[in-house]
Amino acid sequence: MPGSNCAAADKVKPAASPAADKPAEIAGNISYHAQYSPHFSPLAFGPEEAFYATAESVRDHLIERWNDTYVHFHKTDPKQTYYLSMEYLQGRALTNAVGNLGITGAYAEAVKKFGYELEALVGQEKDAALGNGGLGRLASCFLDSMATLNLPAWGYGLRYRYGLFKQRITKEGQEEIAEDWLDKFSPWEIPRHDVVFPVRFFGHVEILPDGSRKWVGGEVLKALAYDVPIPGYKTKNAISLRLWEAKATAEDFNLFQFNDGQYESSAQLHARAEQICAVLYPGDATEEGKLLRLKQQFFLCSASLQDMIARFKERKADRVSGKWSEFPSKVAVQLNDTHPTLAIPELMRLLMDEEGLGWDEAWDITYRTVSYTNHTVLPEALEKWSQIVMRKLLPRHMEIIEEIDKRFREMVISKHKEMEGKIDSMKVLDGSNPQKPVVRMANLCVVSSHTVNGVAELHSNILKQELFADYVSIWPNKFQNKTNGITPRRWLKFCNPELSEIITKWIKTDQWTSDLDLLTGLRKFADDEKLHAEWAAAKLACKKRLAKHVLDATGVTIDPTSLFDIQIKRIHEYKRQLLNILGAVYRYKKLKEMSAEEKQKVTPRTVMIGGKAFATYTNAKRIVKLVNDVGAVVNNDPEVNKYLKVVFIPNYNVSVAEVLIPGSELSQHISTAGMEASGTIAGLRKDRENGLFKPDPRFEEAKQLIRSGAFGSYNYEPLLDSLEGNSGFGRGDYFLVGYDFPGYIDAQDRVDAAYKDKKKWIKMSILNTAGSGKFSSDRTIAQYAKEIWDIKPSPVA
Ligand code: T68
Repeated sequence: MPGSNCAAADKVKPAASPAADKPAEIAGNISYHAQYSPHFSPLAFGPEEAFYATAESVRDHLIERWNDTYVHFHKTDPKQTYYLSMEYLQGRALTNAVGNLGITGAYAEAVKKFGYELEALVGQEKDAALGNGGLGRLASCFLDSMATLNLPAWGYGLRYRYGLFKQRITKEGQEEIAEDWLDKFSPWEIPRHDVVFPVRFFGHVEILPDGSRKWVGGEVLKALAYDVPIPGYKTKNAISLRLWEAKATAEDFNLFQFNDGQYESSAQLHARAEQICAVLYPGDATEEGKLLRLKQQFFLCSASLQDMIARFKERKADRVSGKWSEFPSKVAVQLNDTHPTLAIPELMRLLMDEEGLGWDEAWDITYRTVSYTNHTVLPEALEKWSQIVMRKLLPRHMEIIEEIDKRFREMVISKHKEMEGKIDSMKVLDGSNPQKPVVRMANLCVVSSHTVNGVAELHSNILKQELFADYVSIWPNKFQNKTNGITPRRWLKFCNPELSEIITKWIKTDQWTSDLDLLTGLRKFADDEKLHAEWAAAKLACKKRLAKHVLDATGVTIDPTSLFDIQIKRIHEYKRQLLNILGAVYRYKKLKEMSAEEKQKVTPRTVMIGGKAFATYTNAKRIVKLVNDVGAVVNNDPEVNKYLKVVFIPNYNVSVAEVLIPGSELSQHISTAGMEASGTIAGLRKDRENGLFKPDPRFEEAKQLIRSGAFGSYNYEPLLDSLEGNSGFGRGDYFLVGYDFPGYIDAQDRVDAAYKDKKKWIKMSILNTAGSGKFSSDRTIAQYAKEIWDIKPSPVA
């Protein structure tokens, strides 16, 4: 192999099978992949080629475990959970894979033989960004925990051709660019040409002579499976994330039309198939957009359920002819939000129309199989689908939903007479607007699931006391809480090796990586000066890494000894990046008014805000622009820029988060109360409407400075307007930025004071870490397994 590093590569003898722990043999296997799984010219072995060959070598280990796990589950036939999610925010996989497999050191050594550092190759990988934000990242953390806990559990999702868009910051603000994560290929996915299911759209319902119903006609696409092996940490188990791709068949290709020069119409179904998995979240402002989104949801549900049923049958020969009552003791389906709700009518349809079961038996099985997670009480996020669109796209499912609705109403009247007055808000179908009758997906989920859960204690209480309160009187035991968590492997051990080593050293075990409660062991050292010194050094190292990222990504130099204040999440008015940036504007103004002497006492701070705005969400995009404009002025103002920098971090994604989070000292979670997972605020809004709200002068000052043109001539009036007036959604300060502004500024003053007392600050940091054990997704998933799914660990021997 001539070209860069070719001499080194040529010296390594190719080896077809990987040996996990011997760097020389690993190098041989990498070399083998470079030559025999060729995707590139043999003339070069640059960092990119080296990344792909290394990833394919790691994949060999994954495939071994993944095959063993499949065979093991097949033989032992445990109850298995299927997590249905329209989103998975996986990020990069290489560091995580070698880390979970325990072969990081060996691979780092191996790639050195080709003249590479493993970290440099890791940077070649594109993020798999098949999700928007918290909900998608949660699904990915859950997969890691399921595998680590040896649970028989799988994820199902869609293989979007383009993930979440790439964000570029220009003078105009945010620009979206299609994220082509499959541009070359993904080394982590295995196309499964043996796993293909038909998925129908449109058509009509036929009544057969025996009275049964059948959905026929319309268009039929194929769902082809791509499996992404998910390795557990320190276990032989590797589970699967099965992503579906839509395909049309050769029969759908009209050769006659093509030969006649009608190229576009000859491949119409192929084009429509391609649309289904083209993008993660198609804009749904148009009717076409809405229809496409519904198609995506059904595509995921139908393919996944057919697959589950096929596996249920595959595992025991006698299931071919039935034993359906066993299904709920072998299969659990978790709906990640309402996006996969169509799994409910689809399971009913498959059981009744394809397997010949009656309504009651099919309903009993469906109810005992499905459970639903709610992620938000925000009214606009509670999905409602047009009954007209639903009937057109999925005529048989609309019939089934109507029947579910009818039976639910009858049940309430016959068994819960006292709730009769509440039926209108509880029922599944809402025809109150005859022009636009809708299906309420959350209601369908609650009525059809054996368990409904919220994702934080407070949030789950709101569900029980407000959003779903009426259902609680019918089903008092249906509602649960499962507090979210994150995987400590990716989010501590792998992304923050400095801190991880210190933790292991002080608590004298590295077992915290799979038992995060062990972090409480840090508590007794919270005042130890030696630990303080090490803790501070680790943080500084992470902050320097982050400062380098900021310089590379934005050209702005930031001071690693300043307080790193970070807000990273999707840009949304309810998440209130606007409160943050107005706070920074106010801070800037005060700095400008200070004497040189006064400034000496200020705690230098670097405010970093990162996140993507949905492409059609104008006010969110204005916020991105404002943060950038404020940064451009503040960072170039020699009078203040030693004390304040404001940086917009472009293209926030999982791999950027892996640099930001370890370097963060103050993490801002300032969503309007009641909209993320906290208390209620209806009373405050009433005050505004009645003109009883008096804005704090500091709030007025901050807005005035923006209006004065201090940050450029862009028209921020619509954005500032949204914070004023007295009523209306998006106006009248619906998200209560003005109400919280004074309290927010005061809290930031307390932060400045606390940061000055280094000893106290580090102690707080140690104690926070020591108390974070509960927020491991291992704990979350263990609770789902026990309290909702009733599944048990099944480790490969
Ligand atoms: C988030 N929701 C919640 N939704 O906002 C957050 N995608 O409070 C919670 O911690 C997190 O879920 C995990 O439970 C989302 O991230 C979405 O991304 C979304 C919403 C609608 C459609 C698609």
